[in-house]
Amino acid sequence: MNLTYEKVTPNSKIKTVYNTPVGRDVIDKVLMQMNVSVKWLTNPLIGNLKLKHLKKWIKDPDFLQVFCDLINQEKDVAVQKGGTLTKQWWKEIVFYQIYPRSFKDADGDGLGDLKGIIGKLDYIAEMGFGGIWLSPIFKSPMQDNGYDISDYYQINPEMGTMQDLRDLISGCHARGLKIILDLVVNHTSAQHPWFIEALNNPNSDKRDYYFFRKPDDINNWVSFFFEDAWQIFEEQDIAALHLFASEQFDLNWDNPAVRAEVVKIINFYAELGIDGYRLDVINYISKKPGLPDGNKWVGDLMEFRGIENYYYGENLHKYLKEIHQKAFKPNQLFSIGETPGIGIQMGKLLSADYRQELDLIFNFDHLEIPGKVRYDDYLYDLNFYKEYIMKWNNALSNHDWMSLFFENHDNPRMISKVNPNPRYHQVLGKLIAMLLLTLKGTPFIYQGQEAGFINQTFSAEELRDVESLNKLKQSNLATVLAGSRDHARTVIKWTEQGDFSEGEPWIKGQVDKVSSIEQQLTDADSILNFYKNLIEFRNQNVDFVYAPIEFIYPKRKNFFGYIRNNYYIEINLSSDLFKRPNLKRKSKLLISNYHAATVLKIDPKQKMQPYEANLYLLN
Ligand code: ISL
Repeated sequence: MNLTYEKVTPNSKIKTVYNTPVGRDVIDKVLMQMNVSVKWLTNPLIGNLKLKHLKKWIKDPDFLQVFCDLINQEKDVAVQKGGTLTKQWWKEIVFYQIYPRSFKDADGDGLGDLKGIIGKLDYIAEMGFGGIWLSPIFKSPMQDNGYDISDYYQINPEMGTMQDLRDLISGCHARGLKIILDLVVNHTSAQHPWFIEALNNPNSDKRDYYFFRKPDDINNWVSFFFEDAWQIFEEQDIAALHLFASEQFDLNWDNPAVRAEVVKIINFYAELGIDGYRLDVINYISKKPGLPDGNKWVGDLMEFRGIENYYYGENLHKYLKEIHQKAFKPNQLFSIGETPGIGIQMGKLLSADYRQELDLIFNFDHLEIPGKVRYDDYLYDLNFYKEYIMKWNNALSNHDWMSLFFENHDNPRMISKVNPNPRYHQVLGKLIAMLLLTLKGTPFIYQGQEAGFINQTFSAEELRDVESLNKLKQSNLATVLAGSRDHARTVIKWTEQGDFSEGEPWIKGQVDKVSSIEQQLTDADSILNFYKNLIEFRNQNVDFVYAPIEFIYPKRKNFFGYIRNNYYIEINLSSDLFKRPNLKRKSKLLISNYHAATVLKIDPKQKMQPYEANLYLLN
């Protein structure tokens, strides 16, 4: 099913390189980061240039070789068109992501827990969600809120017990909800017994579970949390690699014993009855042998030095296939990989159905507009999301499927990113719902998003996230607040009094002016009920889920229109009035963020209001 292609060298033409999967994704990413249009490449003058001619602009002597090696390492090309679309439960449901620490506290210690979640399962099911993804709940010193695991087989005491997890799983299944857990196996906490043993006993077999080097033999990589990627242990005269927090050490997947441990973990919770996993930073598991220095030019451009040596490593496919065969497939588990930096073509190679690696990926290219990073303070232009969606839909075959999301526990709230003006809060919150629930793919809604939660303000003392606190050491509070992950981690405002916990919450709650979930449940016009209606619409129209998508007036700026089966969606992506394109087909308005559904027809001559979003039935 796969094609292979010619090896690229510095003598290859740019257009040839652009036709390889990794070449295409890397060039797209670099151009996006530099805020240069891809159209630049369709200019024959540029396309016919040889790679080596880039030396004029990219003055780094090693870059070309690094680039060619990365491209040549991928031997396969993904199927581009056609194929048979298979139906799967995970394509049909709407997922709800829960960040347990901030969701609901049942025992009054100010920290969310499993019993708290169990108490809210009725709410989740009544909203129409079909499954939940839980961020980590395992034993952890919580330096990175559970993404630093110290025992994979124990529930973090602050979250509850193994029996609570069993009750949660059966509580989900009793309501027809699927449940997936977070599998964090790129790294463990420094407090994991494997690491403690590895650090203190050079002869232990655990030594090869991690990456250790002599302190004078470390490379130049930096961590994602703005530190050096190596922690030096003076007493033991050794350094250990951590791509994330200083106490989160990377596991060495080249060691078969590590992969066997991972299979054991996956199987353990499969036996408990879970339906799948979200796999944390799973594309980072295969590091380049010898851990060479990161290229400086790539490092400066991407902000993280070293990344080309592990974000799409040479054994990535092999390791994913192995855990698929040994654990995911036999247990019929769903898998969605968190894959930062992965573009469309690489994403297809990781998740196409015939590849037997992952079922889906989270791609992040749409979260920031070209040239911006998360800590930049700017307004997100929804036209960029439209371009992104069109590009993905054009590139996907029937073997591929995409995830749809704007929010998770690592990103600020989307309403605040697009337009924080309170005037647009309601309509924008609903527009976001319209996009995620009517485009083609599986929607993931993050807790609080269904109620239109927005960014909070934090003083330096109020910040909790390790990444934000590290960032604060090198920049000012305003910069940190532009991108802080804490915006997503504010505790859920269940009632107007809060009602997250009887104790003092570990972090601030949602801003006063956004109404609580309880309040919104009683208001037919709330963002929350808009989500509920749209989810119900989606749940009752499974053929809508699988229907092809046809874009209408794709070149019209500020307008996003598409037809799926006999439904038409029209959206004004801006806060300006917009001259409504006339579809010239009879239609009936079903769901709108401006008009009551009793207004069955909208005058085609009427201008679209700021952020207006409508769903029509075509006859
Ligand atoms: O937030 C990010 C992009 O929006 C990244 O910097 C993020 O750290 C990266 O996507 C990895 O995230 C995952 O692994 C981290 C953990 O801190 C995050 O919460 C998790 O989602 C390390 O386990």
